[in-house]
Amino acid sequence: SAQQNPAATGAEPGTEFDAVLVGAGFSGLYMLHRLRDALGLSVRVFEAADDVGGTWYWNRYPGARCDSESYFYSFSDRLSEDLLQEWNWSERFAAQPEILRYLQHVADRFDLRRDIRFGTRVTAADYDEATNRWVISTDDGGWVTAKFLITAVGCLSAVNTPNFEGRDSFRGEQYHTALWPHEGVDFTGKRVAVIGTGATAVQAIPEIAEQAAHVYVLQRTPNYDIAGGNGPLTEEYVRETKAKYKDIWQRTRETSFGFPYDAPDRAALSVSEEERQRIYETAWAQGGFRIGLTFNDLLIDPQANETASEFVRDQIRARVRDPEVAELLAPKDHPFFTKRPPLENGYYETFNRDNVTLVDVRRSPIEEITPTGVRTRDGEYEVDAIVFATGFDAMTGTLFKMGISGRGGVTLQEKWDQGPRTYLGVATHGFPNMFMITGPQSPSVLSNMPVSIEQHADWIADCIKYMHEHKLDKIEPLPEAEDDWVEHHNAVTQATLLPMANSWWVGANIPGKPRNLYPYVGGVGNYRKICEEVAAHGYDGFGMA
Ligand code: FAD
Ligand code: N01
Repeated sequence: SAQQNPAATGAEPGTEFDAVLVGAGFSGLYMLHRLRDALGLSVRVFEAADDVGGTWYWNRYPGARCDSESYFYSFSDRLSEDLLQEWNWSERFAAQPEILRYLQHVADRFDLRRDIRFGTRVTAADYDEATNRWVISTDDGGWVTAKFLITAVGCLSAVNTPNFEGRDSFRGEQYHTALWPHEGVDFTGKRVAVIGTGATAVQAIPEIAEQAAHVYVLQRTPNYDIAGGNGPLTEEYVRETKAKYKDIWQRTRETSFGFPYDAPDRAALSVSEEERQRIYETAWAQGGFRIGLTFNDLLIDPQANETASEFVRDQIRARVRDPEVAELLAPKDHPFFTKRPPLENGYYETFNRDNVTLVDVRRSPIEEITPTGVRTRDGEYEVDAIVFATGFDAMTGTLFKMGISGRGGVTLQEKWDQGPRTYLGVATHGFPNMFMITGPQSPSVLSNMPVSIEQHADWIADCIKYMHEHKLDKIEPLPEAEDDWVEHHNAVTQATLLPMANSWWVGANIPGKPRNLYPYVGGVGNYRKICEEVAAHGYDGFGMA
């Protein structure tokens, strides 16, 4: 109730906080706990949704689940060793309702809700140089001030719905997977068009196909979908995991992608073809992202990569009955893992069903949405419902929408009009006392995200503590340090194959978005060392006053 929750009361114009956080997903919850309970700061969190959860609040489409394994898609021992021991995940890859329940449990257990203002969107955040304070305005007409502005807004939270001509004229139902109705959708007896074949679509399509009269899958670019291998967890697995939980978390912090898997030390072409095939098959059978960690040159050497690409194509050919459909589903336009490979559980078999049709909208693009369906260059598909599984304006979309302006009224969008410029992906020159959790040019989406989220939040909390101890009020990256980080980021990117694919990782899914690699590919472990070194040298590269 409003009485128990001071954050839920009135518009409170002008109240001052030590820190304002935006977002109450994994990032906002953990950051709030660190700042309030460890440092004793006054904190206000604003969250547009009516509850905690972020990604797991919004993405309620059928089949939504994580593809980091449940037992390390959670908070680590940094939050609570007791919680780690007490919480039991039911499946290897937990479904959305279970992850949401987990985050709700965290909010209740650590009494976080009392500082979160739900149903309230931040519409502007302006830095006032005279007072060295951020002025944060919300869509209920309220405003507050804070010394620190910390964005916990998520990398995948600005929904992308392509602006197809005639979209408003459609007389059936339209859904975006990331804005799914809470009460669910019943597709029984309906003809459905699903636009998109990314990680979301690959989870949703098999479930929709079970219900619907007919599903048209409108594919522009096929993906290399990896065997998910979801299923219940054995007691033995749970016991063993919990017994060595501390070590598992420590490993996640040291590896390149935040997973506790062994890093490969061999090159793909250094072994015989038979040996390579055996290694791929073993990793494939294990399920999940292990196939990406079979050889150390898959993201660097095109020839090495081609061996993995062809392995995945063969898996597709073996499972899809119609050879023409199989070829259409097998990617040839980009190397394996240069776009985020979805995990699949029965996706390919779905195309063996009579009520599923694969439509190639690369060859014959979508021209318009009509009152009764979707028209491509070659024909019209009459449907009762359209599902947009068209993803997000990732990494920068949500930050820009928040209306952030720094020193001199320069907006973040203006400053980044050629692409992000940050120092360590956590701060940017011209925006003093602003920190971004999993900002662009940090490992973020190229990692098991809870690991990267905790690392950023811990680093930010330590930095604020340091400032307090040294009686400092202001921190901001130096322009040279920022230039060096951007240069380093670009150099690391260019050493990989990632720029070769038109993925959301490089902004290619949004017309007009500057083409850069948005996340940092230098590795979670290496990145952590760099950040620790910066802190150990009195926040080297930052100006403080
Ligand atoms: P989010 O969970 O996105 O939360 C941000 C919150 O900020 C949202 O609730 C939003 O409403 C709020 N917000 C944004 N702007 C404003 C504003 N202006 N005012 C007020 N509130 C605002 N990552 C993995 O590592 N493993 C996985 O298996 C995995 N699965 C995923 C599955 C799906 C379907 C999606 C979409 C993403 C997945 N991710 C996964 C990435 C996932 O986003 C992160 O793991 C994690 O949930 C991000 O947490 P967050 O708190 O940083 O951001
Ligand atoms: O979005 P996407 P997503 N005309 O951008 C197509 C995380 N995630 O929601 O590839 C026609 O990947 C687009 O086609 P193309 C994960 O990090 C995780 O699926 O651009 N088609 C593509 O097929 C993931 O990467 C999990 O040619 C258009 C699709 O829409 C990220 O979220 C689950 C189009 C969008 O795919 C985003 O995934 C789900 C157009 N105009 C999500 N515009 C798990 O962990 C776009 N498309 C399990």
